[in-house]
Amino acid sequence: MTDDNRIKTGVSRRTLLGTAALSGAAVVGASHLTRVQAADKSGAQSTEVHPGDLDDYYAFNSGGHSGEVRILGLPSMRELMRIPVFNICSATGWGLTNESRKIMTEGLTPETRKFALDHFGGVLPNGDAHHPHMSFTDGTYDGRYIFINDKANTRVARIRCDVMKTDKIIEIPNASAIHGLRPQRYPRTGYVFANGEHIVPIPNDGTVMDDPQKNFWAVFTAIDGDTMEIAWQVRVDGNLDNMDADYQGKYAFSTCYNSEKGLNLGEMTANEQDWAVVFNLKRIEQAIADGDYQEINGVKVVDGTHGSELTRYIPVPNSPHGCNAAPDGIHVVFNGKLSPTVTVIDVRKLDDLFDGKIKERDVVVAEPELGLGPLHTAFDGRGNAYTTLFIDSQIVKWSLEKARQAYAGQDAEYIAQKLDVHYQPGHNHTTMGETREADGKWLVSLNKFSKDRFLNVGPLKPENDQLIDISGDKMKLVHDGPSFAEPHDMLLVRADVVRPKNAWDRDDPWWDDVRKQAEADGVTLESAAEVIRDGNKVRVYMTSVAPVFSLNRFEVDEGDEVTVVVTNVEQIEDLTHGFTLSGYGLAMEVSPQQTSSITFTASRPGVHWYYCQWFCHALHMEMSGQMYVKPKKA
Ligand code: CUK
Ligand code: CUA
Repeated sequence: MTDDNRIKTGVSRRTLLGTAALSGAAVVGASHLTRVQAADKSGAQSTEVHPGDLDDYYAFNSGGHSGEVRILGLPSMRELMRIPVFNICSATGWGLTNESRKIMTEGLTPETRKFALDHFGGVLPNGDAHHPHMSFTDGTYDGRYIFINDKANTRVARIRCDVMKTDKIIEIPNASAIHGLRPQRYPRTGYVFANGEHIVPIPNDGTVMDDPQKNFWAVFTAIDGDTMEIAWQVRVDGNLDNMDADYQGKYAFSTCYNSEKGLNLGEMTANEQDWAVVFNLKRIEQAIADGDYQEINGVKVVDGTHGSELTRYIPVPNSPHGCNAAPDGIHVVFNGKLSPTVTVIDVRKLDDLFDGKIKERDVVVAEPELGLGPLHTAFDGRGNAYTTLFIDSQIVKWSLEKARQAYAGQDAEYIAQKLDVHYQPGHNHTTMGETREADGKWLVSLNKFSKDRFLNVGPLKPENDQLIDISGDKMKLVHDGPSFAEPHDMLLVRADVVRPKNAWDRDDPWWDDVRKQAEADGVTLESAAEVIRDGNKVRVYMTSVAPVFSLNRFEVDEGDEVTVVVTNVEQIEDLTHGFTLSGYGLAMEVSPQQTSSITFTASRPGVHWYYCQWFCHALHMEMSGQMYVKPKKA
């Protein structure tokens, strides 16, 4: 964050009851401190971040079935913020404000939009967020966006990193449950790839529902990360689990645990081998350009099933799960799950595979046996890989080069260390580890069970995110971090890459709809204190400045459709206000320089107080007003 991102001290504001001093809000200007890293007595890197010091890394943690994304600081593991995405948020009004509801509904298919309207008043109430990944430029993070999947309702969302808000959510047609997700690394994002996990009939409208072998499919989707429109889909055999993209911009990879096209556990785990699918991006783009596709539900779908020139199916033991490209740009690791092995391919061999010069298994260059339940692998940029062993409750550190040597028949000990974690790890992630700038400092193990590690909080226990120092020869466990349901994956980004603003820009497109309406109403949002009646629609415009709304009172008639628009004109950092209307189930966040709006029917006659719910001033309790709803005449 630089000083030019910071807003200037609002001199005029300070005259009002000495606002800045009373509210306790810091006036902008202090330069950021850099944490001096010290090693502790054991030689491990220090996790201590002193009061007022800043962390070295942002951690973007998936919230799993809480539907959100959380921001932590590393190495302190302090939770800094939550970003509502697929969930509804009482604090910020995500899912309640007009701005968020538009984002949550406009990208749905017409069928889902109708379903959500009929059953939930418009907004789907839940999500299952697994895989947060940042946009890339030239193989490393560029700080623009974070993308995340929703397994529950088959969606993909984009988060703007300048304001840390979700700005797009789209539903993926022809798929069931988006699971694996990765942005294109090179030359840039570009595509965001998304795996459909469950096999379903395409289209899935009830016309065909039998014979899965013949009629059920999974699709691999490429989304344009700039427009969040779907570029194309590839229909494949089997299902799709996790995925990754290469460092060359040529190939993408997905694991498949259900090559059997089974519908129950026994069927799905019948085969000793499943596969990893390799997608040839140039050939797929060519097929689309040649018109060699079917349009289904408005999306261009190409055929990537066995025998297609667009894909290759590499046999991998057994029900593989994680799929991880190494920062060397050469190796991709498929994690065996039911096999104690991981399968490593060399991407330099893929051109020959697609040209028919070699066979599928010829691209495999290592298959080290690591332990029980390998799920995901992370990298340190020094040639080492770190694989989670779910059943063994361990992280195993191993050497890619030595695993290759062992596979070639040489005598090579590829396992460097096994470290116990607590307990049952799913994903792990290293600092900058999925970029060509992998720095090998820290690893976080996202453990599914915490059992006895924390005070008992009842039958539902927290997960345990453990911080591990990987900077030396030996991994060292240095911190336990309890977390609520359920981190699947974590993104560890060097702090200087992420540059959020301290206030919204007044010309932000976020409130474009409101801006247009205000112009038509002849209202200036930044100085508004107006009630505009338009038939039975009433628009209430006000500003917020600690500790007052510009409208202390407004009147409407019972049955009116009321839109409240609040513009926070504070110039001071961290002076967020809110608007909560008692008895109407409504609340919204209004951050510095932001405009937020909310619409409801004034169905309850009487006097209803509204108040600012974000503690903002010594007179925060007094920051309130009244809506008078005059009863309908009988
Ligand atoms: S999945 Cu959760 S532990 Cu959804 Cu990435 Cu492997
Ligand atoms: Cu404004 Cu509390």
